[in-house]
Amino acid sequence: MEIPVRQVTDDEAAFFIEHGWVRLGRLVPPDVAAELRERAAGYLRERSKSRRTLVDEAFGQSRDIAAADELFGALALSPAMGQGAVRLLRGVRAVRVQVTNLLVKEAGEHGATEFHQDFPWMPMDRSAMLTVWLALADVPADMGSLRFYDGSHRYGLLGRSFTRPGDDQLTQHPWLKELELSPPLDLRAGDATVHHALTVHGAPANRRDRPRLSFTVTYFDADALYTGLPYQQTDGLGLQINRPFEHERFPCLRP
Ligand SMILES: O=C(O)CCC(=O)C(=O)O
Repeated sequence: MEIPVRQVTDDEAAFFIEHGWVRLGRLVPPDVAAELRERAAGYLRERSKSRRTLVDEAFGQSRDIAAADELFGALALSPAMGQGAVRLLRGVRAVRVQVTNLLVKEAGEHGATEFHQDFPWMPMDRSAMLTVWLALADVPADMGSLRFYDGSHRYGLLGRSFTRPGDDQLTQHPWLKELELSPPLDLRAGDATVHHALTVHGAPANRRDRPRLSFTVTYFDADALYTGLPYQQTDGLGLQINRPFEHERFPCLRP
């Protein structure tokens, strides 16, 4: 099964490298987004709502969706997605999939996504990592499309968020407000944003009356070595410290 994914342009790659995020309009055609959306709705109905972590208060998740569903699997493993990730992460030879996820932000049920970095949790020895966030239905800005602190990927590890109330990045690092905040983005189904794992990002609550639905896939440098840092996803997989993530859970995409 092949999913039509368009190539990342030179301008988009340059924008990402400078700003730490980029918008990719019409990454997949709207009819493909519609098919993905229909499948997503089913999986999200089945998701467990029992855990109430600080993340659960911001959005619901159905993790590893690409392993469960062939269409999401084909998208995450599509050569164009791999090529795009390699170009945006400048200097990497190939990427591996770290995780795929379906996200839902329900109006009324979920709050804002506090500003955070993704990388501080990760057991990789280098930070070349990004997430493609694909809108499965139209996501006008007031439904909770992501916002990014421009250039924040240049400031290294800023610490973990979602460990306790009040540990969002703006509270920990008020100087971040001196950086420009990306504009509110109105996304159409099939549009995506991409952010670096060091880019500080968040999203407002969903102010519309229908759920915000998106699919994410996170790619990282295929040459990254496992550090052994405790992490729920990797604990117990038998990964070797100081060796690459050679495991079926982290499929490798070479351009
Ligand atoms: O969708 C959201 O509100 C947050 C998603 C996010 O932080 C991520 O994909 O890294």
